[in-house]
Amino acid sequence: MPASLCGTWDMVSNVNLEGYMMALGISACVRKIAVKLKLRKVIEQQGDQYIAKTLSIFKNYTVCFGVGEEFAEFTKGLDNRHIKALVKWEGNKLVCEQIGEKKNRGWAHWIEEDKLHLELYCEGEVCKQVFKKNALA
Ligand code: VL7
Repeated sequence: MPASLCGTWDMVSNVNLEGYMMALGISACVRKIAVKLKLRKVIEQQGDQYIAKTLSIFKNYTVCFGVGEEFAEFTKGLDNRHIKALVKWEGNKLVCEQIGEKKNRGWAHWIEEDKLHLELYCEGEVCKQVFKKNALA
């Protein structure tokens, strides 16, 4: 059983969000704001059902999914695309494949040294984010 992803996590590093947003076709003015954000990730779990919230002073984004169940995702407020998504455990990584207009799109979450790691993929670009647990939030 992999370490729990649940909790409130605050961003400590963010590498190549710019490249990831470029691959998604995000406008230059939104990218300029987005790269400066300190994101918070709140992950809740009930059985195999997850809620992942990405919070910031600019925008919030929430996705709900069941592990192993394909679902329709609308990336509202991000790139505003309708995609099909499927989340699975691959070893200790919670991996999401996002099928749609953009190729090789998805993300992976895992725990390493008490930190929450996230890689966001799109068309060959990889954004790497690390979050530390906020026990007070
Ligand atoms: C979603 C940034 C960049 C558009 C607004 C700035 C960002 C934050 O997909 C994500 O997380 C997964 C895994 O935890 C669960 O949904 C990351 C945010 C990353 C996306 C695109 C810039 C617009 C505001 C909500």
